[in-house]
Amino acid sequence: MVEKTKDLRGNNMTVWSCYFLLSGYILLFIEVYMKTILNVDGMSCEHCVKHVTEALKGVAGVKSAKVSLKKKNAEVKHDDSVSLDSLKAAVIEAGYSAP
Ligand SMILES: [Cu+2]
Repeated sequence: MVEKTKDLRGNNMTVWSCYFLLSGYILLFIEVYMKTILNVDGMSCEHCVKHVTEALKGVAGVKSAKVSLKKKNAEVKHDDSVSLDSLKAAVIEAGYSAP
């Protein structure tokens, strides 16, 4: 009985340490990546969306880009080396405007 109790405590400890480890990673993730939402004008179909998404993903330091035709904007996750101007420049270079 005593040994069983000890084992159970040992397992509980393991579960908690995994939880703390996981929450540490989540905090790290939030700290490392920034999110910028920029307006994108001139898109008319899903091809445009793909084009803008690829242009944004091509910027060094960009992790992901979610472009919306309806909202006329792009949600970009990136590290802190990426500036709003460099994102806008990529959109303009792709043939669209970033007001
Ligand atoms: Cu299009």
